[in-house]
Amino acid sequence: INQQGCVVWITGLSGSGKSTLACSLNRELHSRGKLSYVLDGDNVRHGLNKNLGFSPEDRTENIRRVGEVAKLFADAGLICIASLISPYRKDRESCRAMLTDANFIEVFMNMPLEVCEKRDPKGLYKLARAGKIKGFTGIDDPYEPPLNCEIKIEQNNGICPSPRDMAGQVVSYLDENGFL
Ligand code: GGZ
Repeated sequence: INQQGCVVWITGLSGSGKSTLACSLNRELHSRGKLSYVLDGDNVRHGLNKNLGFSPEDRTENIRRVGEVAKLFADAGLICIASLISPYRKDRESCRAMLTDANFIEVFMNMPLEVCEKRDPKGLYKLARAGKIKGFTGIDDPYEPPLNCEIKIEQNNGICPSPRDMAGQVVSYLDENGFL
């Protein structure tokens, strides 16, 4: 095996396309013969983190644990793709600090709340607006955008990039920085 591990950390609002990018990127890396693995918030919360909810303390612990696991994968030489809302800047910075700085690649899904809310794949924004879910990110819980992310995914003239294009952006970065 000749692969330098790293963590691709995807942050953004619910419905911003994190899981879609994670899945598309994972597939693209596999097709290039690269070992990668996805840690998705929604997934990890069913197992490793099933004792955690969405209070600020629990979110911080969720991010910390996933950061530690991601670091283990990176140490093992894999490209670990972590996709979590990870709304608080200090928590993402702690994960960055666990790794060699160059090995933490922060990807910001810079999608307007209106777009995410319109997608509302699980109807959660609707519930949050109706007050049936309290402390929903973007509605009544904060999202702190990164100040210095490595990659930003955004709309182009009001059009969202396709999953392939989003993955392509990350693959280019990984390639240019010696991870492929
Ligand atoms: C935000 C919530 C909440 C609240 C449930 N706030 O779009 P989804 O449904 O599939 O992904 C969201 C997921 C967020 O889990 P994370 O582990 O990524 O969050 S964090 O990084 O903040 O710890 C959403 C669902 O859980 N969900 N309640 N109150 N998202």
